[in-house]
Amino acid sequence: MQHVFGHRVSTAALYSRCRIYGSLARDPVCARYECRGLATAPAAAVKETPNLVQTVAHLIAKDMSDAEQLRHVRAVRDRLEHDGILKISLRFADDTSQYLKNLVLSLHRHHGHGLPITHSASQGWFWDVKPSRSGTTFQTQNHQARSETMASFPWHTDCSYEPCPPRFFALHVLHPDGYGGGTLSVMNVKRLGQLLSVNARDALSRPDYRIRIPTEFIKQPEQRHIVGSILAGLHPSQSQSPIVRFRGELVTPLNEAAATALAELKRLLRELETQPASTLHLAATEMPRNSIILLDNRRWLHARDAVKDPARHLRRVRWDAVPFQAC
Ligand SMILES: O=C(O)CCC(=O)C(=O)O
Ligand SMILES: [Fe+2]
Repeated sequence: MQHVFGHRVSTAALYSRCRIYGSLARDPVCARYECRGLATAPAAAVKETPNLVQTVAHLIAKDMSDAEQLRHVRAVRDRLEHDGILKISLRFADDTSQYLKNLVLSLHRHHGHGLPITHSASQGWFWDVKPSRSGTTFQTQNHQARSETMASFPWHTDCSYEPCPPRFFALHVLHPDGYGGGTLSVMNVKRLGQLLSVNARDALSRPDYRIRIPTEFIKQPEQRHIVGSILAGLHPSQSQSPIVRFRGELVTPLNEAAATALAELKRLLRELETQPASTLHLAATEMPRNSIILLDNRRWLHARDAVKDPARHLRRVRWDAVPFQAC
């Protein structure tokens, strides 16, 4: 089957659209990009195809200065607004994530994105997603965060337990998993929203869920959870995507309708994770060293399978924290 996909180019960047063939199972070997380097068609000439396979736009940053080039920054903003997902390949090593820092600053200066949330006084904007060795210190006081383990992460929204979860986050690959583990999967929640029954959508939109704050992120000892909804209306873009926050193990429904709706949501997640129209599996080959994935945290859920390589290392930044509600 022939799929048409868009290509764009800016002076600062080689900008292509990549198609990812999703696997039927979460098998990283079966997922691969088909990327083309150069723009060949003006955006207007690009035909939209039925959303059989989810796509990811791909931007190249040729050097550090791109993070401050207006066209480059605008291209990032546009893709985040439109698709809520973008891959950037750095054509240079950047072990201190200076490019990402400058990019987020430029999104703030030129496009009104809120600045990053600080993870802790010592960590500042960046957080190292890296298995911590026993005996080493954790990035928060005393408690090991899930991102500091080699364990798998089921589907989740980052900071789902915050009254103001960040709109965006990015992961910069410094050392991919060399042993085939640590595959990051991403799920566009648009289809999820369409498949939910009216009753479930209604229940998930009510503040009938207790969301526990993980121990390592408790800021005030007396506040160990928040109460809120899982859905918050539709995203303001044309995507018609629901705004979602979810991390299964933290959520307790507070009544029967909320429980039934949550069970339906979980069942749909299991269904959709095998469907390439909703879910992509970004194995280490798709996300090599010096690549960055940026995501709209409210329109995409993400998950990762178990890490096999103790040296796997991503750096994360989350920005533009806003109240969890439709804009
Ligand atoms: O390790 C990954 O690929 C994802 C990590 C993640 O989801 C997180 O730290 O919140
Ligand atoms: Fe996450």
